[in-house]
Amino acid sequence: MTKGPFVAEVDAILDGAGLTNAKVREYVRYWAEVTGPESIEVVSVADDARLVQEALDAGEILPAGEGLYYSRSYYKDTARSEERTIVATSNESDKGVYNNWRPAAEMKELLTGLMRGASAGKTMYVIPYLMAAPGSPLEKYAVGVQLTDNRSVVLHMNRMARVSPEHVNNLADPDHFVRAVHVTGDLENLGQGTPQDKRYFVTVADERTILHFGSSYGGNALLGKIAHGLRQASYDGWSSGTFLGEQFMLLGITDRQTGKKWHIAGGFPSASGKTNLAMTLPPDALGDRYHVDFYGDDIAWMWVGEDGRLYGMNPEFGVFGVAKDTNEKTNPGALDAIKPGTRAIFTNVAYNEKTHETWFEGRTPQPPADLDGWLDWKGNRIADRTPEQAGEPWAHPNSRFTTTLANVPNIATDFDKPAGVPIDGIIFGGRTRDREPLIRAITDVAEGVYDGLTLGAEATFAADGLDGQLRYDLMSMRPFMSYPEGPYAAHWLKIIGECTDQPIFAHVNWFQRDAEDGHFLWPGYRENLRALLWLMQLRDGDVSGVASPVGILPTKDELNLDGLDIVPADLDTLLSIDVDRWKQEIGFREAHLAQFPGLPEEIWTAHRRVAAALEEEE
Ligand code: GTP
Ligand code: SPV
Ligand code: MN
Repeated sequence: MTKGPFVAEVDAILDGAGLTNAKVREYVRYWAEVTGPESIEVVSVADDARLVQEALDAGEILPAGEGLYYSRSYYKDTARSEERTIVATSNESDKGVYNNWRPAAEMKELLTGLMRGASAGKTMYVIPYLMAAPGSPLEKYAVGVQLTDNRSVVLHMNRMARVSPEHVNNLADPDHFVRAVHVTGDLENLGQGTPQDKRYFVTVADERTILHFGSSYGGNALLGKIAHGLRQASYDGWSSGTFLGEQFMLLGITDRQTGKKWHIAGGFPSASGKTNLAMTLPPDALGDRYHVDFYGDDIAWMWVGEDGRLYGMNPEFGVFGVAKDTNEKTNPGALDAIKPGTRAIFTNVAYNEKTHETWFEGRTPQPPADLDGWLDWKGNRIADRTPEQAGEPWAHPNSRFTTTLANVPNIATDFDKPAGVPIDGIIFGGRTRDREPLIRAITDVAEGVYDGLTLGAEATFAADGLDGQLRYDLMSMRPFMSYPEGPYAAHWLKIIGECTDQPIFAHVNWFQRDAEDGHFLWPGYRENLRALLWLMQLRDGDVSGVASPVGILPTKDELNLDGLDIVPADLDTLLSIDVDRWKQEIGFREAHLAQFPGLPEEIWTAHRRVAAALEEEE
């Protein structure tokens, strides 16, 4: 192979950056030869201000107020792409229902071909990162080095992960780091969404190598987050038999009156409220007594501590949050985290090229009245819209903000503690317009895991005549599964089973609607804390609830309703079970679970127990 002029200089560049790990150097050299960039640069978070200035000068980002930035992605590159996402290994038994398994050798050859020469004329940034607090018991699974040919991706990684060469230099095993290669590709000629689609987002899980080609947005491009933090981590957790890596938020609740502190982790499918919940302010009436601490909003790694409790931590260092509907009422904490001076980056929201303001749907009830200077997320002038275009959103529905954890006002003071925090409760929640009550608690581990495996979010199945059926999203991990569902369930049972002091499980639903006029029965957002408080009191034995076939429900007087304005009939519905709808659901669940070979017998037993209890109900 002919070596580009840069290759001779690679060693000097790595020396200059203090990157001493010989295995990392070998990896950088190898991929530099494949992708053929013009130059190479090693990144540390200390370089962020300079890189921001370079990106501003190059027009890759735009100023969006003091210490705030704006970026746009290519208009066909705005979200994760499940059908182009693949988990590859050398062992066909790793093939599951949702992981899109392919043979590792085939994928490596394909991706190497796509990436060959594809960074010509660009800089290849080397981003050494850590997806854990230094000193964490899971630190060895958290080390990675991303290569990217996109400066905006570097700026995002600087906010979302701990970035510095020091994280990869003195590894106990210098070869044990995730190799995460990102090549943007020619975004305008990738055939996104057509049969000729050239994008591939591959995690070669048994080689701890990530190869993403054809995007510069979100989890497709920031490889520490979804590809490493979820797909690779859940595979590592399973293959080592030691931890769980899940799409979970993680929060703490402190009762100032009693001094008690609880921690709750929970899985909600994408765009179902994890960020909102973890940033929750208590309702005004409870604000003097309770405080919510933010630990994480998208990923939790969980393991069994020496004291027999389940511990959890957020491997990320920032928030990549949904912009839509973020406002003073729904999430004041998020607004604080993206205020002037936070160095936050907005992507695909609307932008005013004269005033440098940003706007997105739900930020204010109405869009800005004066259209002067406003551009939609594609960069088109709002004032030039035709009458037919008038109703189109200004921002993309998946537009996001990126900000570091330190900017979140309720960030826990101990969020960086290497030991993590003990988890008292695990909750699952989807968007469910009927059937699911506000909260139902589950004390049996197999039944709790079963509940996670049958988590669903509303989909458009109604159109296909399957009214009431959900798009099942087991543990909210469907798009991130890296190994088969049967072993996944068994691994969950093993990890929680090893705890001598087990967390309580619960299913929550903030999205139940009135059958007639469709209004949300529960006010949601800050009020959600009331359900979590009840769950923690149940765990502590301070309330007992009422048994139902699908778990323990709060009674009206157990739920703290101080200062809450709610229609009594709505509350009745929120705290009751629609047995007929549940019986119908059992049939759907059976078909869902039957897809997964090797599902542990305990899960089927839990399913049959719930089904039998429903049959006995009047
Ligand atoms: P990802 O980052 O995609 O994984 O999503 P997420 O789970 O963090 O979702 P997020 O918190 O950003 O919530 C997305 C949407 O849910 C927003 O439109 C919120 O306004 C809405 N939402 C969150 N909590 C509630 C609630 O309690 N009630 C209602 N009705 N809507 C809510
Ligand atoms: C999600 O889609 O669930 C996200 C955003 O959290 S991304 O990182 O792009 O996957
Ligand atoms: Mn997510």
